[in-house]
Amino acid sequence: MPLEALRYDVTPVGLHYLLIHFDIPVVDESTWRLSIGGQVDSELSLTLDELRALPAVTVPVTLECAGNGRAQLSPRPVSQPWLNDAVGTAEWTGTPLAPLLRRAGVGEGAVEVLFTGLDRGVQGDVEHSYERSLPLDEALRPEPMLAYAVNGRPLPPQHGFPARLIVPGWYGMTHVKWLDRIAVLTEPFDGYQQAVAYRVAEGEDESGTPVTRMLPRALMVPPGIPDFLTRDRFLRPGPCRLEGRAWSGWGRITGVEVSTDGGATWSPAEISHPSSEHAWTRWQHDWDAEPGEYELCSRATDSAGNVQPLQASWNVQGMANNAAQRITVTVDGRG
Ligand SMILES: Nc1nc2c(c(=O)[nH]1)N[C@H]1C(S)=C(S)[C@@H](COP(=O)(O)O)O[C@H]1N2
Ligand SMILES: [Mo]
Repeated sequence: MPLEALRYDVTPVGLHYLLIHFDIPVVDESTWRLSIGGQVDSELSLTLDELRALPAVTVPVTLECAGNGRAQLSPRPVSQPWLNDAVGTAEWTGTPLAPLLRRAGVGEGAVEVLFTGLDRGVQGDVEHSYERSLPLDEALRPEPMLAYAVNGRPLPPQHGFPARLIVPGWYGMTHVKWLDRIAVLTEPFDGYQQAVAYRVAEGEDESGTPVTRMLPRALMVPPGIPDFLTRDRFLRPGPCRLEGRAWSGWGRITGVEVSTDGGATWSPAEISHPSSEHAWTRWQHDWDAEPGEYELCSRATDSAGNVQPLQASWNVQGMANNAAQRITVTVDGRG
């Protein structure tokens, strides 16, 4: 997502980031069925019309890739080279997952729920369908939903047509697109995208800890105008409104601070009420820009007490790097 799109409360679909491990499947909605099986009393099989006929909710949800910030790590982990732009907020419409699991009847000994996509490929030399699980208690929370529309329209192919999982608060990898089947499991899932990918480990030989909810992050709309090649920015002297968005999967945003000197000193920004518990919060701070060079930073704090660090902590896959954003600007006559 181009960072100037932080200005929109709801990200227009064409500006929302995308992360697609394999190929985008083409799905015929007239033959598509979603099965809910595994350790259940009676397996369900739903058509798209049946899914759409169930009680519907529409929720603005901020989605962020767990690899956001990766390209700022050194040495740089090999994967999507995201700077800070793998985020977006959309209004997802769908039906809550928990009532469907209850209708199927979660059986004895169930521990997790597995979500399998229709896309298939090879990663780390392992051929597999994209699939990820959720602990049973997380799957039975009221928030997770099976979404079939985004910003008021059917899902476009790239966002998971005909239906995807949305788990507000969790990093993007959890929100399985192009759903094929859901299975209640009696053993923890150990497939590639769960046991190998999406882990925070300091060394190649460690299995590390799983990536789950989004750590707090504030991002600023880059002020002024950019240089085409270097992306350095120029600003006219005078009053300048610094603005952006902040979010966390661990609670509400309780504060955003802004620095114009690379993080040496901080001022509190004004924060607004988010449009939902699961959507980003708008913030702003008025700055009187005098001629010179500045390193602008912003950092967020959430209600669980998490604060964004100034320095990144490195891990093998470059996951969950929520170090504060830094933007260098030159205040001169341009802008
Ligand atoms: N089936 C399937 N679901 C998937 C993926 C995928 O490759 N295949 N990518 C995941 C990752 S890593 C992210 S960050 C989000 C991105 O969702 P978006 O492309 O709709 O923004 O989808 C998740 N769901
Ligand atoms: Mo991701």
